[in-house]
Amino acid sequence: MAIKKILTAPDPLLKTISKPVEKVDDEIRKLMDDMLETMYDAPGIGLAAVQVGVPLRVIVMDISWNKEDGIKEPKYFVNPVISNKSKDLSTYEEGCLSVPDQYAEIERPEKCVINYLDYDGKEKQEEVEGLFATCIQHEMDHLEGILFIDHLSKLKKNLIVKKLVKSKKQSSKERIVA
Ligand code: GNR
Ligand code: NI
Repeated sequence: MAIKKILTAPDPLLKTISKPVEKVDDEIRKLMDDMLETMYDAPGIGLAAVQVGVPLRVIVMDISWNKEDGIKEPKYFVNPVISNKSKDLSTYEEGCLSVPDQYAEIERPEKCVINYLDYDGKEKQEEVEGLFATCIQHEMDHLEGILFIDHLSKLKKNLIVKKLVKSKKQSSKERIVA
């Protein structure tokens, strides 16, 4: 397994629409293993392949691993499709590994159904809610080239993007000095 570099906004690759996976083979499983290790290291609760520079419809998630029991519950989603979004909405303070140190409240459907292929390429269907539903919708946005800041007003979004550009410039200067 290997930890990969996570791309950050405004990297243009984050805006690409990811392509469906043709077959869940060992190469895809290796990608999922690397993504999971990268996600735990970051640390985060979800990661889409495009965030590590691979524009394929692959997501890894583990919303449980911060809990005291320390038991990890990794989940893998290939070619996920969302349906039956509830009319009821819920609001979470979202963050994103590709939008470092920035957080904002985002409203999304409280519940939804997802169809996907699992780690073994088996078809699965699940009804999800709460943080799980929020996170999978955040990850599925990545597959369409959408970031959580795209759900904010232009003003708020521009402010965040400016901050990101500034801190990227600053850290590249620090690398030259060091
Ligand atoms: O680690 C993450 N936390 C998070 C919190 C609230 C809503 C969504 C997320 S996903 C994020 C990791 C990430 O950027 N995934 O794409
Ligand atoms: Ni994200």
